Amino acid sequence: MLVVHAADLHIDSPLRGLGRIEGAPVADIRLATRRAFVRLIDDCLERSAALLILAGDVFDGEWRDFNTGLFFVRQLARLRDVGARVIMLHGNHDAESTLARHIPLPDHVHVLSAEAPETVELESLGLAVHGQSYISRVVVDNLAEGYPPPRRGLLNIGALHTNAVGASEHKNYAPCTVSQLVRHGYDYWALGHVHKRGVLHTRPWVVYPGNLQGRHVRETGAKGCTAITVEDGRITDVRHRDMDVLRWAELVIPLGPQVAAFGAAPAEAAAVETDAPDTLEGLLDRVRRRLTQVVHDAGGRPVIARIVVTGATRLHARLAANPAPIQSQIRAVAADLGDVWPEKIRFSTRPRQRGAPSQELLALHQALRDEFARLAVDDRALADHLQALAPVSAGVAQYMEQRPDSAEQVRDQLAEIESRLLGALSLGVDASAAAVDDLEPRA
Ligand SMILES: [Mn+2]
Repeated sequence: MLVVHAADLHIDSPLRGLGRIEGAPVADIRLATRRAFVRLIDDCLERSAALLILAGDVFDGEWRDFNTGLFFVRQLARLRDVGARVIMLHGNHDAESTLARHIPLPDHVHVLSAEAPETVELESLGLAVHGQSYISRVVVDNLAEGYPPPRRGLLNIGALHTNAVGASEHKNYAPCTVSQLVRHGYDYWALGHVHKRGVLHTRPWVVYPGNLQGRHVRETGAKGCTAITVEDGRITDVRHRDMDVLRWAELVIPLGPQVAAFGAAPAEAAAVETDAPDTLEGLLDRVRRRLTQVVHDAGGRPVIARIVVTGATRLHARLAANPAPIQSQIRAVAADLGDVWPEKIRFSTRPRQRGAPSQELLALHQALRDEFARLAVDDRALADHLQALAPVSAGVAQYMEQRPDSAEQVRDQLAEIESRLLGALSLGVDASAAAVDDLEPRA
């Protein structure tokens, strides 16, 4: 017997960052969340799933029109033909939508109550499914504490929309801990809310299937559902299955000698040459190799990729002064590879010094990076710090004007500030060298 667990479908969620993608099949891409759901239902039919559990965030908040709901009902109706049941609950995004909470659903579909935790016994399948919907967008109680005890003689599954891992990129709704869930006595916890797939515990199982379809460049890699095989009342196999119709990827491509990660001692930061030459040809070659790999990994799905070029490179001056022609060349590399579309191409490079980098500069660089990393968690402190640094570089003053409104913006701005400060600090050492040294690809 097969039970399928999915969550965070976010059907008709607007996929972000598509406007910039020249020539991409945007109309197809916009339907990706729907097409992934059709694929999920196809898969349930092909494999004769007995039960589909949807652990919240089926929808993405208030609908633009009723078509979103009609689409969902029509797809669920297909499962009736094979006698499959559906048990679902409302997550925080569903609770936002009045329409989503009141849509009439077919008889074989059960929505778990929002008033109190509820148990659905499916005697013929030997299953008891426990769970509770969100009554409103914000649920800060530990819902799992109120879940009923396991039913004897049945396989017990708990469906729960929760932040069980303290994930900072997701709101801390219905918080609980893995050890609490493990102690509860169920055989499988079908979780939703965290969009990254993960098996948090085995026997008993505590599983996030992740979202069904990535929706932006922070939701990279394979996405889908989790298939649970049950034999003689016991779980014998649990595995993720890819249902996405489109992949997102972020490729960070370092050029030149690599500076060690945050917090490393300056000595460790001493340059390590990367395997590609620090030239435009080297950059394009590396982009081609990385894109080829993600296209291969995507198994025929279109890929939308963000490309971030980093490192201390001889190309810095050129990339900073006139990025457009090189962005076009990178787009041409992608176009040559087929169904892969650069969403954004960003150059976060620094100037490269001739010869060995001075220990003093590296130490200063490291100190700045550590300081910025520390301050990036506190917007107010960051602003204060930038104020103090203003005399160092006119560029910094400009950034103080722009109040960042997302973690991504803060990171982008920090990368640029860092680049400008280092540029200013290394003037006289580097600038003239960078301007003439090895900028042109060989013919
Ligand atoms: Mn969600």
